[in-house]
Amino acid sequence: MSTLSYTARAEAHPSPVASKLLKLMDNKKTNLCASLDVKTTAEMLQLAEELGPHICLLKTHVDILDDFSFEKTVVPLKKLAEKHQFLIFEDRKFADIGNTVKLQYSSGVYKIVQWADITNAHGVTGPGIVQGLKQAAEENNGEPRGLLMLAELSSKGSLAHGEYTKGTVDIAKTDKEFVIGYIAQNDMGGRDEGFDWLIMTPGVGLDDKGDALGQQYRTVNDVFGGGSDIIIVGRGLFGKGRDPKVEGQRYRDAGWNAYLKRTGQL
Ligand code: 5BU
Repeated sequence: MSTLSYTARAEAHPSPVASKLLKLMDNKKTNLCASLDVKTTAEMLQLAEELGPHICLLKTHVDILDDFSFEKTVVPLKKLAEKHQFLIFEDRKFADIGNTVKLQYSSGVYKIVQWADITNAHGVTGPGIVQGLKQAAEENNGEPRGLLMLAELSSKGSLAHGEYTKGTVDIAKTDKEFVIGYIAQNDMGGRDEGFDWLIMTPGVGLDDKGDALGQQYRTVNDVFGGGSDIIIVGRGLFGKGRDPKVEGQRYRDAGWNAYLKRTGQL
């Protein structure tokens, strides 16, 4: 796992998106990504406003929204991202051949490439998925985009481990600039080969152990101990009547302390 500061990593990183993210993490003192799985744009924007000061990244599943529209969802969300200085990650989990994912990323109702700084993909279909998504990113408006490969999952019984995870890492190695890291539960190495991948970890909760549908939660210290750089928290922040402002501060502090300890700054 990396023991360098986020700023030091930002300065050397080949990806402009990763570099921007790492820089703003150090500036804002947060490695918290809020995962907002809600059904209406109003709820999403409200949570984005409340959590905005505490987060470096906001993760969406736009296909959950009942009322998605570019004008009413994306435009105000981008404004909040500017106001509070966070990036946007659409957790699309692409999983098809290169030509299809290129179209899914750029077209349809959501046009993800136009507004999401970061998205992610499964390795199951092979390296063409990286090439297809990268082409869509390059043909967009010139704003930098980054891809995370899904190396490991938090859910019970996940098939993404061992040889599958290794194969996904091999796919990630095919593109040093566009692939910025992983969704994973552990460090994926690569530093000896010149990669500085960001490890973003979902399945983080300080109060619950899991849910009734296979989610498994680990603590902030656990995931940082395993090599995580960014913690992804959803219901821990706003589920079960929790106050997002209070929980945002709490997870942010926990994540930041874990980072300071790891980098020898505490
Ligand atoms: P939660 O409310 O903190 O359980 O939400 C976790 C989010 O992270 C949710 O949007 C999932 O789709 C996402 N997720 C996950 O939980 N585990 C994984 O391994 C991956 C994504 Br990949």
